[in-house]
Amino acid sequence: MKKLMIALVAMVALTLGVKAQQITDSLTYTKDGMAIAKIKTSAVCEMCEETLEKAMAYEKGVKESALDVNSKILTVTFDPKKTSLEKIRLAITKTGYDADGMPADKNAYENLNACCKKDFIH
Ligand SMILES: [Cu+2]
Repeated sequence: MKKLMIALVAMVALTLGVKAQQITDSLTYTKDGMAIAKIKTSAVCEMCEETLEKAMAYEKGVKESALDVNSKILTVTFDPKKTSLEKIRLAITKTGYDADGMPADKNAYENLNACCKKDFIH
């Protein structure tokens, strides 16, 4: 009986652990079924904001996006039936910026304006 309890507690702990991990990747949803993702980027200035928001405007399934330059968080509202968080992150890396854990595409990064590179000393 005691063993069963231990197994049960371990299982609950495991489930909670998995849940906690998912939160970092979590999306919120609007009433009409749109998903909202908050993606950490390597953007540094208003020009990055324009570049990223423009790239998102052309991205399939994306309804709107807004970058907060201070926190570098890009908030993207998208249709989960047409695209996914992974695809959006990929599009961000192809624009030249890091997206959460994904590193920026090298060539795209090289093509960024000098002031938009994360290594640039401001
Ligand atoms: Cu910039």
